[in-house]
Amino acid sequence: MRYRENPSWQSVYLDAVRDFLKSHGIADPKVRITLILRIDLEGDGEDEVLINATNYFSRRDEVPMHAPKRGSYSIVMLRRVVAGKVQTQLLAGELYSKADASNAPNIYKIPAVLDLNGDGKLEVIVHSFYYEGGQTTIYRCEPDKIEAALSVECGV
Ligand SMILES: [Ca+2]
Ligand SMILES: [Ca+2]
Repeated sequence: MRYRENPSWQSVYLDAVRDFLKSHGIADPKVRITLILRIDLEGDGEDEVLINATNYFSRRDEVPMHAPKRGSYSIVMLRRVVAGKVQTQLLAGELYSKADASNAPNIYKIPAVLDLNGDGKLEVIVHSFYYEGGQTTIYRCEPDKIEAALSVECGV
């Protein structure tokens, strides 16, 4: 594994998550970052940053069965330099600018970042799960886009 975890959650990442949530209709975000990975995804010598943030206003790692509260979210973001500018993109996730009584929310996590197809570029594996099942998706991060390469669902 070539990545290293950075335990000091720097304010720049908190700000990035806050700005993202604000721009998606959450006026007063309660930012809770669960993981930051600094990693060079394509091997060009420049680190990308994966940010995982989840807050369902429940105990850590607990998925509410239904009805996410207003302002809750679970997201995986990719922060990287594109054409000399820092960009923050949503890789996977969901967020609720208002309470949603009809929805069973998912928690998103990054279990691994691996070169699965041996092309020298790393794929990001994202696991999402709700109260009775889950899904694993593999994302390829190209310079100009992010695409889901493979997705596997599983019930519990
Ligand atoms: Ca890179
Ligand atoms: Ca690869």
